[in-house]
Amino acid sequence: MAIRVPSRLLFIDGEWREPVLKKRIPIINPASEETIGYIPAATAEDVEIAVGAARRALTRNKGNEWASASGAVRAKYLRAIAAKITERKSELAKFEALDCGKPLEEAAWDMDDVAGCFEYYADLAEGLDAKQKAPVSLPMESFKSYVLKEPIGVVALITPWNYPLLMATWKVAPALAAGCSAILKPSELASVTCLELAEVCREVGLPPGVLNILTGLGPEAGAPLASHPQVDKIAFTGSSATGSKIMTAAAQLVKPVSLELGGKSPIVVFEDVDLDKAAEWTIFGCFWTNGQICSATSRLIVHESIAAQFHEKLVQWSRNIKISDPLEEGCRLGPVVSGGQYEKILKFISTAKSEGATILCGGDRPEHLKKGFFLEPTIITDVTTSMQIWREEVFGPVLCVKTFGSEEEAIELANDTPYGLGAAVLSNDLERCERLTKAFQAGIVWINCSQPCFCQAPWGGNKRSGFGRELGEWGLDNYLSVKQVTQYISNEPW
Ligand code: TXE
Repeated sequence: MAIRVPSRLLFIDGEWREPVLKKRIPIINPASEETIGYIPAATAEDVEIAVGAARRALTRNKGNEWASASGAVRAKYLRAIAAKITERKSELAKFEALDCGKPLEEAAWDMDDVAGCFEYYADLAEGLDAKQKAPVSLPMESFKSYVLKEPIGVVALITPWNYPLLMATWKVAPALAAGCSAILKPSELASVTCLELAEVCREVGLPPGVLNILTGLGPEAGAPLASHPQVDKIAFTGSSATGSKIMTAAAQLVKPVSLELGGKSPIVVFEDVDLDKAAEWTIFGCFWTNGQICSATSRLIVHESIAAQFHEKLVQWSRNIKISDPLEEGCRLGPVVSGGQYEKILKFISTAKSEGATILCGGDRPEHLKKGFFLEPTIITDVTTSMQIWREEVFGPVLCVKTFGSEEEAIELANDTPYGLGAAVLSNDLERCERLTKAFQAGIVWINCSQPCFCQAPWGGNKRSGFGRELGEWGLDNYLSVKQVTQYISNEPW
């Protein structure tokens, strides 16, 4: 019998509710291709109810704990959520692995990050109280001025499937810390742990309507949410194509939006590196979470003098990656999230071949796995800058490689992309790393590493990778509105 995950309902106004049209979507385990449960499919009718609940949660009246709560009170809820997540860590990690194909060990690290992120924003929520009424110095003594930081209102949070609960947390934790109420719409491809977050919120007694969770399809649930006039802000992580639709919807109502979109991030490897360490970071930077990371450094730009040796190391590393069911011990690479994504990645590989690129290793289903959306780590050489594999985001375990001769050439290749999320440089010459850091057109730069991420540091991109920054204090500012208050304090008539 197939393993099952909990099938829950929509979470609206602090309660589980059947979707108005009673539709549901199967949950497919990408390792077995079996249906392991169902998620409810919300539509515009449910969006209407959830937005109403979120609005009520912000209305200041007697007994409404959220609208009148201080940062310190909100922090207590965030800490309680963090504690419950930690308590349920193994179970949640297992659901995540079954739902999106992430190796169990990685999923467990994600759960630590989720709890850590709620804790971090609990600290910032407490700090917010002391920062209220920050004075502004004015050139006239007859006036005084200060600033209030207020919750922006009802926020719509639309998230993807690669880090289902963690990406939701990057938005939910700061939104709640700021005092907003929220409607979270996770990806239809991986919603299980987000619905468990709803259960956690219910258990810790989060006031009704503060966090509502609507699962469902993008056009049916996400689109009506993004265009709802009672939503004050939209925060989105996903593809550039959907980001553009969301921005269009927001523009109609002149609504703020923050977008964390795709990427095609470079990793530049100079000739003075330790080849083993560099190979490890390159492999990690591209194949971690199966390459399904918006910031994956999926374009390797390596100095021509070490290219042949480096390719060999990479192939060795790739062959040592254990590809298996995500629940199996030692698994490093699970299946990609869905049949659709699998087909899309295979198409990228076949187009690269037909355009004249060479598949150095991988490119196919591993022989020992007959079922599931599994793909070998794939390295592609003989790539030109006009090829699709160099230009477009694959979102799978596929690394494409080009060589360079001079530093200028490396920079030019690194920036030769419409995206601008991450960029990495590996070299023992730190002055050179500084020069590249300044030259990279990216929101995040890694020196002698790739992908580490801390909830204290800003995260986000430039160019077609979107705008706005999540995490750190920048993440909190996303959900705060700044109110200028100026008072006439002179006894003289104006
Ligand atoms: O993304 P979508 P998909 C990239 C990656 C991947 C591609 C497609 O290249 O191959 O996107 O993945 C919701 N109005 N990334 O189709 O459509 C949707 O339901 C409102 C990069 O899964 O962007 C989901 O909740 N919402 C990425 C969310 O948007 C809509 C992570 C993301 O889905 C909507 C994932 C609409 N019209 C994929 N249509 C990253 N930056 O990390 C869809 N959605």
